[in-house]
Amino acid sequence: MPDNPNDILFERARAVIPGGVNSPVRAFRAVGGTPRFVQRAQGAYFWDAAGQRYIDYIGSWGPMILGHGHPAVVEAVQRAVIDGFSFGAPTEREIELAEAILALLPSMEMIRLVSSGTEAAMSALRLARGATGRKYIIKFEGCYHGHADALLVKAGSGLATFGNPTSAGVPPEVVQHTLVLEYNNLAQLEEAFTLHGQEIAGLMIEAIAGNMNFVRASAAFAKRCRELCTQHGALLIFDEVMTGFRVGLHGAQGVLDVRPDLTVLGKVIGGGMPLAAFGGPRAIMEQLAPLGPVYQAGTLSGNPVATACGLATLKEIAKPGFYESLAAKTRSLVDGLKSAAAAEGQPFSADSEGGMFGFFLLNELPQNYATVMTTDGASFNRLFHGLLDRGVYIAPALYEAGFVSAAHCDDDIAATIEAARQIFRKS
Ligand code: HOZ
Repeated sequence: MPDNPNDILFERARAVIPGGVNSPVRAFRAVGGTPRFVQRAQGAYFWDAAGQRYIDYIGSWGPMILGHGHPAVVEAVQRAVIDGFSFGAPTEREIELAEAILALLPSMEMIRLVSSGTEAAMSALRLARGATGRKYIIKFEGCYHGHADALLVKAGSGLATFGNPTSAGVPPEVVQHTLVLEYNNLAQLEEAFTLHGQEIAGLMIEAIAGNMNFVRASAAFAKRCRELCTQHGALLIFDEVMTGFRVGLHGAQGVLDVRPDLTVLGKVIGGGMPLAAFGGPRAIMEQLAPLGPVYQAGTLSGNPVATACGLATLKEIAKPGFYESLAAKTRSLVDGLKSAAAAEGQPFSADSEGGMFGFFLLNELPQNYATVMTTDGASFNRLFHGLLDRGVYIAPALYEAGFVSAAHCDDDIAATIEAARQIFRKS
């Protein structure tokens, strides 16, 4: 009989929930051991069922950019809850959130709110096909766009962890129009458009990929994606579920200075509540029901509590200097880890943008999924568990990006670097 509360909860969970978790990567299958069951969180920390505190570099996989329990957000949510949880009818707050997002992402003229990143990506894909009257879609190996059937083709997140290039339950016919190309491979990109240009409805990309750890599309690659889509009448779709309002106030499209046709958002726009969105030019968005023939709907879409949480979060992050300070903090973490690794002779490379970062136990930053996959899993697992034992919580899989919040302080960063140094020294 286990006596650690996390073990006890995991055993109970496994009896009633497949794998004991409601999203696969949380199960620690890649790294081994027992998932930490979170009891509460505040600022940059959460506490597990055993009362152990962790510096949290996941932040709910990105949304908690202000840290946990930011007072202004908590207050906004509390006020919204009193007025009602869900109406299934429109509210003024949905308009406010739509206006706030559109003001910051000029590539979009209209936006539709949904409940999850998966739903947003799936809907954007349908819209691209409906608006162009074409079937083919391009995606890149290592980019993950949620678990819609047509996009579960060699996806690089939880699926990669389990070694399944595609999911059971997805008939081959459903993915036969999804072309999967290598990230940052210009020759393959050119070839795909040469072969199928007239049939491609859209190209979906994480322009800074957060589901094969942290890999940037090169400026030349992103630019060529834009040019080829324009030239062939396909829609360029930026999946900014992770990067939107995370790498900067204007997302990856701002960082790369590339204007997509459609943008998929999630995570930060809900501030930790189930809220996501997709948007683009008016002429395309008006193809959606009830105006156009592309169907899309949702009972909880634009939920009043989620929109209150998202709006309060956006208000904070739009304050002057927010991203400068977040980016500097994230850079100091990445630089400190690099120095610690160099001092201990540990192969290491790392990168960051805004409040998102990634590191690899490799000498050079990878440019694609195949190179990410050359990371030695056992070394990553040693680092993961070493950090966990020292109260630092990073993603339990080497394919995931990390996230710093405004609540992380210099001491948290210094403690994290010191913990990593100790582990590198031992290795
Ligand atoms: N899709 C996330 C990994 N990139 C995992 C989400 C979760 O487990 O909450």
